[in-house]
This record gives sequence, structure tokens and C-alpha cells, in this order.
Amino acid sequence: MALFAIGDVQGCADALDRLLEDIRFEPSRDHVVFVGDLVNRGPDSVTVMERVLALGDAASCVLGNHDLNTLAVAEGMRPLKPRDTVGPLLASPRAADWLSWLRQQPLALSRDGYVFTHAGIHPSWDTSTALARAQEVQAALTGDGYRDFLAAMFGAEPALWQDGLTGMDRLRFITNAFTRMRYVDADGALDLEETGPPGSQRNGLWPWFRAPLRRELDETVVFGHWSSLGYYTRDGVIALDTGCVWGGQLTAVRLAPLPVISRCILC
Ligand SMILES: [Mn+2]
Repeated sequence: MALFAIGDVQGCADALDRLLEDIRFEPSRDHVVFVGDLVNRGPDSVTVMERVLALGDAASCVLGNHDLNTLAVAEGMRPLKPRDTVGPLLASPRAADWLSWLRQQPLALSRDGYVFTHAGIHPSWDTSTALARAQEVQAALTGDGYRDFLAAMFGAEPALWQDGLTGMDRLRFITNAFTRMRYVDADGALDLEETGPPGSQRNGLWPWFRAPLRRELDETVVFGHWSSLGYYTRDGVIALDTGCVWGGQLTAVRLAPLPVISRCILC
């Protein structure tokens, strides 16, 4: 059995098909974890959802910001913007199945010495704390009040984590850390404005995985979301968003059996 992770697909169904073929993915034997943003911005989110759900138990997924946004659009909490390409997905007779499946997915999961999230693990959290925080949001998303959560999920505040945060402030910080984070300041406050590669950011900001206060983790963090960072394998992380939807590549890594091997497909 091989364990793979695949970066941000964002509706790039052709690249996904070719990459699964290229790595000789065999659902009866292998497992793949998608690091979020399965849908939106790319040409064919419908086929991506069909492919991923057809993999059944052979695939896992963590939620990205575009997946959450799609859930919010479906519930009428957000408008479909000109750059959003999930219109056909939302209009499909199968939309309810796909949206229900997305809503059941976690913000973080741990497997075989790796922890998978869309944007990362907040540098002040260890893995077990992070998984517990992710579970708080998953409970809100899968519970009866999920529409209230989706309505109040958007926003950049609070930027700073405090254990005493409650209600939507708490859930919004957790959601932003797992799905939107790139840079933090010396106190771990999220900066959700800077999107460029490391070195391009304002003074006083660090990539979350190089933050001064970062806890050392036993697990390697596998994440996506940061296309300007690209494929990156230092500092106890493996970053996988190589900008498929922007004309870059879709990347897979084989995490087990070791050693880690990466494959990319041009989009
Ligand atoms: Mn993203």
C-alpha cells in the first residue's frame, strides 16, 4: 500500500486524471489525501467531485477556503463572484450529495506520521491541540447550526489566538488558521493580506512554519494553499500547491513507503 498526498486541484479535472494515472494510483491498494481546495477557479469542479467521490475510502480530504466558500454560496450566504467557477457544480442534480460530502470533511487529519491541513498548523499549537481545534469546527459544520456557522465564518478577526476565545470568534480564528494562514507575526497573530513567497513579506512577519514561537511537532505537516511558495520540503513541512489552476502544475507526493517521492503534471 502506498500513501499519497495531492495538492490544490481547484477544478482541474484533466490534470487530476493524468496525475492519478501517472502515479499508478490503485484504489483497492493505495490511499490519497487531498489537501483541500478541490473545487473552484478551475474549469471542471463537477468532474473533480465525481472522481474524488468515486475513490470512496481510498481518498481523504481536508477542507480548504474555496471548499468552505462553495458551501457558503450554496446556502445563499455569499454571492457567486465572477471568478468563481462552481456554478455548474451548484446547478447539478448531484449538488446536494457533493455539498453534503464536503461538509463532513475535517479541517485536519493525521495519518502515518503526517498531519494534513489546507493552510497549516498554527505555530502555537501542537498536533493534538490542533486536531482538537479542527474538531470544534467540524462539529459546527456537521451540526444543526451549520448555516449559522457558514454565515458568520468570514472575516479576519480575531487575528490573535487566545485559549479563552468563545463562540464564532473562536471558530473563525480556527477556520482561518487551518484554511487561510500564510504569515504570522512574532505573537502568532495571523496576517491574511500577504500572499507572496517567503522574503516578499513585510518586516515582522514570518511564514507560519518559521515563526519564532512555533512548537516542534513529531509529525510532518502536509499542506497546500500557498501557490507562490510552491513545492517546499523543509522546516518539518511538505507544501504542495504548485499553482495548477494558474497554469502551473498539480503535484502528488508518495509519503509511504519512504522515501518521499514527488510527481508533477503540467496543467
Ligand atoms: Mn486555498
